[in-house]
Amino acid sequence: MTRGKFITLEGGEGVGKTTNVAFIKDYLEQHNIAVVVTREPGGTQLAEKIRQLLLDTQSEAVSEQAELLLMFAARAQHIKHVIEPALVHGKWVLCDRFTDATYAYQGGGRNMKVSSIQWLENWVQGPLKPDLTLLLDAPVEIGMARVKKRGAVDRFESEKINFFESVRRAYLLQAELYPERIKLIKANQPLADVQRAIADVIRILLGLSSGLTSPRHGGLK
Ligand code: Z5A
Repeated sequence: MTRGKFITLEGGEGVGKTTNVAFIKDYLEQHNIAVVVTREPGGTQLAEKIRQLLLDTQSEAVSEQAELLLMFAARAQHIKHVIEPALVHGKWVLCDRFTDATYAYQGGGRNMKVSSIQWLENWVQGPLKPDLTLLLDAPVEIGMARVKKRGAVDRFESEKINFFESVRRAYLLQAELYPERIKLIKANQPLADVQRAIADVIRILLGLSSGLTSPRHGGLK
């Protein structure tokens, strides 16, 4: 059986990851592809419990090392019980955040050593990497304004603006380092335009397009 493809969505707060996961799922299903939708941190019973611990604003101060290790503990469960089995059975996996988020939040936001993240990535993931990562990028204040409309904020969302600027810079650095895998989508445009840009990229992965992107959509770098 042909192995499925692994697609991840990344970006800062409120850039539209969750909204567009639903769009991509529908798009792939219209092309008769079986899709497993999941998220990080989370995706299994245990990993969702770890997510609650990580997002909880009431808990004791979380050390940076504990935060990093919990992210990878959740990821280890997720890979073993959800991601790998789906890919092996030919399903495509669509994941809301993955290891690029660790480089962005723990590396960029918390200033943790990239070499520690790389070591954990190699140890936990082995050769597993996404086939495609869509990085939705928008100025921090735009994403935060969208999220604030939702009301209560979690432990990460309570951080200061500098933290999110560092996260954004670290994401953009990841995109520069891995241009073949990470496709940058401008997220501060109307949703219909964001989704046209995403569809352009997905079509390439499906082998349905030459890879030319309409400049009108201006989404793919
Ligand atoms: N984290 C970490 O630190 N390290 C790691 O390794 C991992 C994660 C994996 C949980 O993530 C936290 O975990 C996250 C990083 C950390 N920290 N935070 N904060 P999460 O994915 O659950 O949380 P999130 O990033 O805050 O997701 P979000 O706030 O739900 O944002 P989103 O999914 O990107 O946005 P959305 O819900 O799709 O859209 C937000 C609103 O904007 C909504 O009303 C939409 O209708 C609207 N929207 C979307 N697109 C548009 C456009 N184009 N125009 C206008 N309005 C739009």
